[in-house]
Formats: sequence, structure tokens, C-alpha cells
Amino acid sequence: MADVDQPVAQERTLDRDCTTLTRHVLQQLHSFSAEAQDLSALMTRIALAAKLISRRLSRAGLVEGVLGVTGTVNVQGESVKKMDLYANDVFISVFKQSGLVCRLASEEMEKPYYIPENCPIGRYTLLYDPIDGSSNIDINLNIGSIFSIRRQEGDDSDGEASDLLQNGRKQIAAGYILYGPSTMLVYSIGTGVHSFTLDPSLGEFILSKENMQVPEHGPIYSVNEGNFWQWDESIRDYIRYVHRHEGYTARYSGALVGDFHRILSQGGVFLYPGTLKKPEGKLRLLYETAPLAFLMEQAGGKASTGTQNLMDVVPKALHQRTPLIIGSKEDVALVESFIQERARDSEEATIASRPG
Ligand code: FDP
Repeated sequence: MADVDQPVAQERTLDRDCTTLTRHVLQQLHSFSAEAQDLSALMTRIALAAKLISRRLSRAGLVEGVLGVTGTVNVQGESVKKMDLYANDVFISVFKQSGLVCRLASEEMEKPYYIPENCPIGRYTLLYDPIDGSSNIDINLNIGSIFSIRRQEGDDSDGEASDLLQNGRKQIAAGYILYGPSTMLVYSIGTGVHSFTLDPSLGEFILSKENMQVPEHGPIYSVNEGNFWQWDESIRDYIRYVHRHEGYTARYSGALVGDFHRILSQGGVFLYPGTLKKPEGKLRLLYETAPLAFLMEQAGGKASTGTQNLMDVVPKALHQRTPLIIGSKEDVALVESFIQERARDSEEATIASRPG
């Protein structure tokens, strides 16, 4: 007997296979307006960058000139890997002649990179971390790229890009690419968080999961505990708490995108707090923490510096750093409660020590 469900199942599979990133962005916006077309074109170019970087990574151990360091140091004082530079140039290259992006700002460049031929009409700025988790490159572990898109405000005639120094709510899109066992692209344009997997046989990102939601609470805490004695006492209090209570488990890969993806998928909290020497932490606001905060909020979670909602932080400089506590609402609130408790104690101690 013929299987009557077969055509239905086949239609469903085909429909899923045809849900490419470009189509998805247009579907999300329910429109073919100029802005919807722009966003779809922006995402298509980011996807092209992702495919180029992914292709190079997949052959890293086989060809010359992919692994290792360049011998130079970037604006952050970190040694630059060959893949960092390649990925940085890929993003610039895919946006040339696009008419979309006038400026790109990244971890690898001290000042924004202008594409003069786009500037008269390019209304958007791309902020990105071309390779996040660089220490994983040479050992073939997961790494990522992070991106954020902002509308350009004003004509930036002095070339200072000061309109970028605004809070995270000015982002119109954000996302990341995870180069793991498969290459995934996760994005939001303010209508939920959606993940795509690169199908190498098609060369297309195909929808994997729509409207990802982070659980209210999760078992994972993700932090570099090697910094334990460099942290403020409040963070040590939190870590002692999870050590003493059942139901917590530690996971830390050393690459933010992978660790974030795990938290987004399974719940819990990722922390990169400030240290005594560097109270501002390690991660950069405009192209690392703010885009991830945008995604986490869209997925029903939260991002905090410990004392402020991360989405509200207004940077004073392009490469400004922030502490990061991000993940399930309940877990972020728990970390914040330890910080608030210590702050209250120290305020009370100051008051008590005042004469008279
Ligand atoms: P990396 O320096 O290797 O590029 O972006 C910075 C970052 O990696 C994050 O991806 C990662 O979460 C963090 O730094 C790791 O820093 P630690 O080695 O200090 O834990």
C-alpha cells in the first residue's frame, strides 16, 4: 500500500532545506521594504564570509600559511594569528562594492576601516571580532566570529565614528558563527534568535532552529577558574556557592562563542569578570559582549556587567572592555546577588567607620 504521508513528509523536508538564511531574514521582516532587502543582503554577505573562513579552517593542517602567528601585536596588545588577519580581511572583502557598509570596526584594527566607494550610500556599520578564541586555532578546537550591525548616524565627516559610542540597544542585528564539528550561524534582527547550519554539499546555511529560548535556569557555569585569586571576593563567593551546591557543572573551552552557544542551548551562566589588575575585564563591548547580550536578551536571558544591564553600557572608546555575566535569567541574578551583597557590606562598613 502506498504511504499517504510520504508526499507530506517530503514537502516538509524540502521546505526546511529551502529555508536559507536570505529567505529567513525576509520572512522575519514580513516585508520586501528597502531595509528588509538591506538586512537580507547584509546577512548574505556575512554568510559568505563565514563560508570562506570555514573553508580555510577545514584545510588548516594541510596547507601552508594558515596556522601560527604573524609576529605582530594588535591594538589590544595580543599577538596576532595568521587566521585573525585572514578573517579580518575576508569581512572587509565581502563588503567591498556592496553599497551597504561604509565602515567596519574590528578587534584587529585600531580605527574603523572605511570603504569610500560605499560611503555615499552605505548606511550601516559592521562591528566584528573576526576570530574569537584565537588560542584554539592551532589545536583544532572550536572558534568563532562575532558580528553586530548598527545604522550609521550622521555623516561621520571627521572620521571619528563617534556615533558608534552608544548603548547596545542601537544594534539592529547581531550574531555569531561557530566553527565546530559543523559550521553554524546564529543571528537575531530583533525577532528572536535563529540558528543555521552550513550544508557543505549545498554551500548554504539551512535553518536548524527557530526562536531559540534559553532555559530560566541551567546547570552550567562557564568561567576561567584559573583567575580565582584575581577576582573580587563577590565572584569567589559565587564560585564557592556552586562548589557547595549540587546540580552545577563546569564547562569552559577558552573560546567565548562556543561557551556562549552551550549556555544559549542548555542554560546556565558564562562569566568573564574583571580582575584586581583589570577591573574592566577582558572582553570588548562593541564587537563581543554587546552583540552576545543582544542575542541573549532576544532568547529570554540576560547579560550584566555585575552592576548594570550590559545592553545599557555606553562606551567611551571603540575598543572598550566590560566584565560579562551572561545566560539564564535566574543564574545571572544569582551572580549579581553576590556582587550586591558585598557592595552593601562594604557600604555599611564605610558608614560604621565614620567618626561620630
Ligand atoms: P582569545 O583571547 O583566545 O581570543 O575574545 C577573547 C577570548 O579568547 C574569548 O574568546 C575567551 O572566552 C577568552 O578570551 C579566554 O580568555 P582566558 O584565556 O583568559 O580564559
